[in-house]
Amino acid sequence: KETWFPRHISELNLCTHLATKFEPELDSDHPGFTDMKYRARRKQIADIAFDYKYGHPITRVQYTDEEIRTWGHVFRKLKSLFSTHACREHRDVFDILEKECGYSDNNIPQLEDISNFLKKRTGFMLRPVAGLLSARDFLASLAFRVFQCTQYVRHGSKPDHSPEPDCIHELLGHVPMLADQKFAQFSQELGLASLSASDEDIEKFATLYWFTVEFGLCKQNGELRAYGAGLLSSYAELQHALSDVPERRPLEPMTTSVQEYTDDDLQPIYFVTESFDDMMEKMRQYAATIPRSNEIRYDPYTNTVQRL
Ligand code: H2B
Ligand code: FE
Repeated sequence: KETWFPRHISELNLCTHLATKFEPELDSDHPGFTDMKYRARRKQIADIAFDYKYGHPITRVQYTDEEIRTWGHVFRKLKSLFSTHACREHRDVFDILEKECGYSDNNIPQLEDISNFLKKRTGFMLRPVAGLLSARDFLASLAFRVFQCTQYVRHGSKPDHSPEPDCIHELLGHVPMLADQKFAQFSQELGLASLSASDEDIEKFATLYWFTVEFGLCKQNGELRAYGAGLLSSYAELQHALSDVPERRPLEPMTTSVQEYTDDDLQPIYFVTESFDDMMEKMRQYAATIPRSNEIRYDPYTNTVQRL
């Protein structure tokens, strides 16, 4: 029997299974674990995600001065690296986000506004999510050009590192890339390939997601550049990834998809793609090797996944 998967974009209302990892309530290593005020704030913002239904506007958050300070600290540091470390697509969109979408060191952009910006750019939209999602649900949403996006800010005592995704990571790392047409297409195809996949294949797609969308490097004009959101939102890791410390290998989905990785330290290995076209081509070839009962395609007029 085939595993259930969403057929219409509204069914992503059912794809909200959180992974119980790195939560401030449950993990004693989390910097917010003993901070009751932080935990209450997290709950307040999580409720926006729990109440959210497809088609609703995303409720705005009035960020506190402390949250804005944390954002500003990360924003200024990273911005100083982008011209030498970020890929062209990220730099181009980041300029637009600063000019038109309120990206600045004293303002945390609202998810609703950024979702509307992405809709115009690539058709991607955001939906709020309360924390780390299961890989299956997270990847399924990409099939519909929906990015499940956290809205809370990391704990102020550890501005330079967050063990879980937060809106600083999403807004500085993911959003600029999702506004790029080729990258958006790549993300959606990865999502479509994951629908109805076995648990083992979901694990492999999640690993590919990790080494591309989160920690990917590419070559541009003979130089190495970062396009992965985990790099573009971490000052230390962005420098590390382009230094001569880590190992770098060519992206090769068959082997990259089974590469072990760590999610609590700098990566020892990164994968490099020649171009987004090349990455898309390789991913398509890889996805074609995963058996599936029916071919599917996405109908953008109705936002449905159809069997051929
Ligand atoms: N959940 C959330 N909220 N954000 C992510 O970036 C994320 C996720 N990444 N769940 C997923 C898992 C990724 O690591 C892969 C697909 O497992
Ligand atoms: Fe991420």
